[in-house]
Amino acid sequence: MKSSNHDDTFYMKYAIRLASRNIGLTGENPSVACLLVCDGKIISHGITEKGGSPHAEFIALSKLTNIPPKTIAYVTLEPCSFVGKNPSCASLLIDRGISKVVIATKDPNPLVNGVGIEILEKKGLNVIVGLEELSAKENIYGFEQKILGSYPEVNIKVASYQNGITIPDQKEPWITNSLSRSYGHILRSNHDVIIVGVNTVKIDNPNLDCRLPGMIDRSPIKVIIDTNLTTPLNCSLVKNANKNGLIIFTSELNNNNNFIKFLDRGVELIKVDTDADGLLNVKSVLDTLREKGFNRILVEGGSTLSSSFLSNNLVNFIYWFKSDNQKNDKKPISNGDKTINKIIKSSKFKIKDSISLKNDSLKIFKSV
Ligand code: AOF
Ligand code: ZN
Repeated sequence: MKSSNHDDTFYMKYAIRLASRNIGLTGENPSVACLLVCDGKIISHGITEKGGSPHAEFIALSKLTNIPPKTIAYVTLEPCSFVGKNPSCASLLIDRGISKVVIATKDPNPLVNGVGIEILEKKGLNVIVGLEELSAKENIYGFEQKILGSYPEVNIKVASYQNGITIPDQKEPWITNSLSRSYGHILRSNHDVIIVGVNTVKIDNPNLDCRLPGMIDRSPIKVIIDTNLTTPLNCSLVKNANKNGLIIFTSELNNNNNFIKFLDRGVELIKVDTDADGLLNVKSVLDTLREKGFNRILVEGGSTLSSSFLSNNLVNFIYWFKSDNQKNDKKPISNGDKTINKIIKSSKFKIKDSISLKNDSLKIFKSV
């Protein structure tokens, strides 16, 4: 890496924080940020927009009629080198007279991967690559896995009592406190898709939106895993399917009388195979979601479904919200909860972060 200075690091860290804002919003595209800096002043910025267009560099450059000489561009991802749905950002930076480009990480997309850097260097720009690379890569984790042919990023949210039980006591609607639940809504906002099992739909009738003030449009696409297609037609998710989008994965399409009724209500039904235990094959589910371009998937229960993703080694991060409440300790722990507790504590995961949320705690585990 060519030498960078203290200011470069400062601006890049800021750009990475900006890029993290639009994670979960940019469709097939990664969320990228671009800062334009001249004489120690940020003169413009851009973040990849909703649905992935326009790109960050385009937005930052378009805000300025004149770009002063010596303007530096800080980008969290290598500028793209080809014309796709969007113009080539490498060419845009050159055309607008940018003299120095600081890049956090190369684009893992084989269509770009180093070509953007080459184009800039060939035109004589001063290019620095690899500044704050590890944090920048966290922002594009799911995109990178998907584009390199693996599954999208799969993260699990678990909310439990101290003893690891994830089913709320009948007298209480919630296990965790309101702060934990708000954090849970942030997770919804920064994922493309949220998945639940059909039993969760039957018991909770959730709507799975991001209900933080002003953030309803950050809600993810909803998915139900429903082996036998028994999702109630009058549940919230089906009722709002036309408006919010709903995909049901099932093995049961042939002899089901409700088939047409689901389609009439705007539900997308997708048939997948089952595994040896008769449960839907979650790898096939992820294959389909990857083909649809999704980068980040949040699994929000129940425990049988979460343990299915965990047992198949498909999970990247676990967000484990734990209340300080000891309730429910006389109830036997379900098999799903047993598996979740066992795998989280196994050598397959290591703790990445621990956050205190009043009397609850959040532990974030990363697969190793
Ligand atoms: C950038 N800046 O803000 C983003 C980039 O079909 P297109 O034209 O939208 O190109 C998609 C590719 O662009 C995507 O796969 C990824 O490699 C890159 N994303 N590049 O220069 C951006 N989001
Ligand atoms: Zn671009």
